[in-house]
Amino acid sequence: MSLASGDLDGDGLDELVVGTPQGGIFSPAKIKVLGRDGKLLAEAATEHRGWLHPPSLAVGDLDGDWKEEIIVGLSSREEPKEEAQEEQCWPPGVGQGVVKVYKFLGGRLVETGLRFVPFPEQWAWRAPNVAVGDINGDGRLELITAPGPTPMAPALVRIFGIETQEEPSEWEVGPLTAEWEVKFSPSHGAWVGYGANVSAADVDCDGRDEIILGAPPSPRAKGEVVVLRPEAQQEEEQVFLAFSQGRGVYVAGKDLDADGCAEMVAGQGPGPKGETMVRIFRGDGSLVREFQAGCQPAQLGVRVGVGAMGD
Ligand SMILES: [Ca+2]
Ligand SMILES: [Ca+2]
Ligand SMILES: [Ca+2]
Ligand SMILES: [Ca+2]
Repeated sequence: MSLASGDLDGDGLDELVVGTPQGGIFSPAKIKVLGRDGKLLAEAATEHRGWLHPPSLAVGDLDGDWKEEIIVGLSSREEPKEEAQEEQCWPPGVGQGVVKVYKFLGGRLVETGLRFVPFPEQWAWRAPNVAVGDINGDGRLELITAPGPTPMAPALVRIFGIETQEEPSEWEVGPLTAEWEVKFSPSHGAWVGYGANVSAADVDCDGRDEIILGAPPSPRAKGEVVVLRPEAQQEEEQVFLAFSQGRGVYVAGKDLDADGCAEMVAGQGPGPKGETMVRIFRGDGSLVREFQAGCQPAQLGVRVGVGAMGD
């Protein structure tokens, strides 16, 4: 299950967005919107199939109407172009990772026109991880994406503009504005793979969001977090170890103490011991606090999200 929260209807309180893996092998995954009392407000079936990995979610106001949209990373049924298939043996019946945007309109989840494959030339058939942030400080959100946990996918981050001038049904992805390939250091072996977890927040209080990357759920990953500063004059990349054990780090960022600077929230990825540690870091990588999420071991790790659900 994946989670995100945001004010989808503009009433000042966050709704909860849940992405569920499919109910059975042949039924597609669903996106659900829940009120803060837990009541189901809307749901939509997606084309996503891949029952071990839920669709990935991000929430942000893309068109400036004070209502937040839902950005979803899905594994589709769309096959890659033949050139890409020839080079790398593509699993049969599996489609490419796509990104879509939904609006919560009149109590329903409505697809906008925005749907694209962010990594057409990579071997990336699982749901891409998605985030939104104002990377260049122009007041508009950019879409940030990295491949999902496909074994051969690199930790490649791409930033796209989003064209929202037309009606939502005409929205489309803008140009690729920047990309980086990050090298997570392997704990053993030379290849980490499995893409990267991604978030964005302004961790150094300069009015522009940084990109926060968590190590992917690879058996070879260390528990690293990488902060990218696309607009920085110097020191573009900062790396710190969120957890001593590897197996990936889920990341989120939000200003939790209202000092104008976002903190980073790191949840431990899936591990054999079912660790459920959550750690909160300042922008310089210093630890603010840590706690165990729940009392049950969680084989699939702790996906983290932050929001304002009201009282
Ligand atoms: Ca709301
Ligand atoms: Ca909006
Ligand atoms: Ca921007
Ligand atoms: Ca910043």
